[in-house]
Amino acid sequence: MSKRDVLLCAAAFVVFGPGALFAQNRFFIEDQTLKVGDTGVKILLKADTDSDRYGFAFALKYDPAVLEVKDVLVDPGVAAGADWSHGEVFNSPDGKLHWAVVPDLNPPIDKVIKAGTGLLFANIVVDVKATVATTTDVTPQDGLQPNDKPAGGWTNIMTFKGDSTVHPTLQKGKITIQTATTPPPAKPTGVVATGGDATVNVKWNANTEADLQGYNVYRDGAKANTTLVTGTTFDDPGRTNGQQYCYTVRAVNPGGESPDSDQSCATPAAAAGGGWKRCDANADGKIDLSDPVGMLHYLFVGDFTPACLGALNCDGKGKVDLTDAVFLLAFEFQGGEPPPAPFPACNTDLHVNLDGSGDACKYANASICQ
Ligand SMILES: [Ca+2]
Ligand SMILES: [Ca+2]
Repeated sequence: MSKRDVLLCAAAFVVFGPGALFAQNRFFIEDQTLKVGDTGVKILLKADTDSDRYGFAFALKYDPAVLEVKDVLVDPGVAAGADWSHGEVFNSPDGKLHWAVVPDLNPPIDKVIKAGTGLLFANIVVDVKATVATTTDVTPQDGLQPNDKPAGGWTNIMTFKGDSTVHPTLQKGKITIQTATTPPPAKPTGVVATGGDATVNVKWNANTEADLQGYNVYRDGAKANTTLVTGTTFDDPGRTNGQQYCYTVRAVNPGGESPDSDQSCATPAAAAGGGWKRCDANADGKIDLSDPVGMLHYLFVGDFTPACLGALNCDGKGKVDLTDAVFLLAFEFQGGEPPPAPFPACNTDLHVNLDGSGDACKYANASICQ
């Protein structure tokens, strides 16, 4: 080869690279996502080889706090046949795995691993030991020198009868294993829905998961909250009084939603009457001229029936008589003393009957009690 030919050859190598001209010899682990709690899942060990091989061996390094190697299974596509036998799993406590396929030792030596790229050599069966989401590496190693068997540098493809290695041409592969999310939280407990006036309040017991993010509240099966609820109570306004609504709550963490809580239902309703105000004869929540007029009609005309007789006892003394109407007119128009309680705030002290008998006086709608 002339000097010029050497230069041309070197130029071709630069342009195309070794991978373009020859299959690389390398082991590699495919990127893979596992989940917390997974058992018996397979991590794929693959290789690119540039020629037929008679066996292989490898070492892996991994984090034993995250993964536990349970087995290694030769892929039958690359190592089928009676003369093939796989090695033992040497699974050391510090996270090193050593493993081998014993090549075809007996004549005729005709079992070979064909050259190829992305060739699946083995499935490394693992249990996930991590309990929270994490990432870890599983790295083919060629320099592990364990005290236990087998000794020597590994990640080799044995070329012939296992007595010769081609490890200088090997390239390490690397994987990041990401354990996925934790399991969803437990379903919330103690869910209680309570109806109000055109609203329902839902409350529940707090979940205890460390990675809890919040809760979703479901009204008749449809999510009622627009953003994740971080507390343990939820108000659901805009409901129709008299209609029943049923609620469930789901806890949320990175693993998703819990199952539905037990259901709790409530029917919103207008609040009951909120009391009564002294001197408000016509029970409209206001004190004005219509009230002494109503009293006079009750006393002298008989065409007015008060809902709450006690309210007409405007001066709070004795019985309902003309002095009460005079008292109220004096208060309204002459700067007289105000009525005694309940006034101006409402109360339920008054009764339907002046002698204290009957139900407590209440407005039909509490909102007028101002
Ligand atoms: Ca009134
Ligand atoms: Ca009176």
